[in-house]
Amino acid sequence: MGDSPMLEQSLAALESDALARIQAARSPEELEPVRIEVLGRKGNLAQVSKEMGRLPAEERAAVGKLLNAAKQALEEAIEVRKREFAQAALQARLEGEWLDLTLPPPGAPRGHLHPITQIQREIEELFVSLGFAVLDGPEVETEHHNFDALNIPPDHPARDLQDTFWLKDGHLLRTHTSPVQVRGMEKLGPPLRMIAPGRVFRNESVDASHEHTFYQLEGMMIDREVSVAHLTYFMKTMLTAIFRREVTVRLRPGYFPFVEPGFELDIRCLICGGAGCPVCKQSGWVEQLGCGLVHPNVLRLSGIDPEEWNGFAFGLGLTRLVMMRYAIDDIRLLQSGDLRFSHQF
Ligand code: FA5
Repeated sequence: MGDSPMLEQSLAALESDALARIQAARSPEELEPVRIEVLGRKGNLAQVSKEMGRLPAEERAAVGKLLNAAKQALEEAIEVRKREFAQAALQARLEGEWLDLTLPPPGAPRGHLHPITQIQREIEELFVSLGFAVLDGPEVETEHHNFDALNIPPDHPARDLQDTFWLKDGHLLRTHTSPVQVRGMEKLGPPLRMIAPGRVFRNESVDASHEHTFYQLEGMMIDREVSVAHLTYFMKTMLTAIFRREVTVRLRPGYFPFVEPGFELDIRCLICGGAGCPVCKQSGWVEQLGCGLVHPNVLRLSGIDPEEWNGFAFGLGLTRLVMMRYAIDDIRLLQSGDLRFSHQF
């Protein structure tokens, strides 16, 4: 008997060892050296084939058959392993690219309300809860509504070209929200509780505290026997809500042709509590708004009998209020359109 049984045995061992190593390879890079070592031109099988040449011819055929079978089995195992690697790579790629088409789209980033709109809506909500209507009026006004009906005399400096934007047809850009008082009285009559927020225009040189275009909020209450005590109550309630804490108010005499008596209303400085600081210019008080009891002429001019009715009115600068609430030191920032600014609110 020749070498053939030994050769057959080592062939079988070689095959099962190679199969185990093919299975154990975890990547194409680990698999390739195994393939070369087993199936390569100078590999294990080539070695066996060489040794087979020394066998007697009658044994050679049987071993040759086994050798071919082993070669085929191993080649196949390598192919299978390669396909497994390719499949796994594809799977990993698909998982990385996975997209759930049923999810809602991410959408555009959401904006938010401008701080002036925010404060305006807060005040509106408060006054609506106190029984006031929110009225709107035109920005292009008549001289009658903006001045005459408000008891502003024809020679008043506010009517100057330097202060008012006049249109060629005799209309003007309203210089305050007070004309909406007039429209409210004309349209609704007494008793009346209304506020009117809106944009106003003045022919002013712009600086850190003055804009040519800014926002005001007007308020008016007409009833029987309205007093300064009513006015003070509503102003205190409003300012406490705006500044979100108890405020102390005081009235100083102030002149507006459409009110009598007229007042400037101050609040005790919220920064220093009244001790004196740069914000209140060491006075302990900060000016907030103009107000007063509606002048009898104004009532009369809108067809309301001042013997029967009276009322209070106030007007405040919404833009300035925003500046105070957020300690903004330049009014020009508010309408700059600069998103770095407005994103902060
Ligand atoms: C008036 O406009 C009156 N109509 C207010 C009023 C109504 C008084 C009802 C009495 C009764 P005045 O001109 O003071 O008043 O303006 C009111 C507020 O607007 C000021 O307190 C200030 O906060 C704001 N304001 C005035 N001018 C400017 C400006 N150029 N830029 C920004 N805010 C301004």
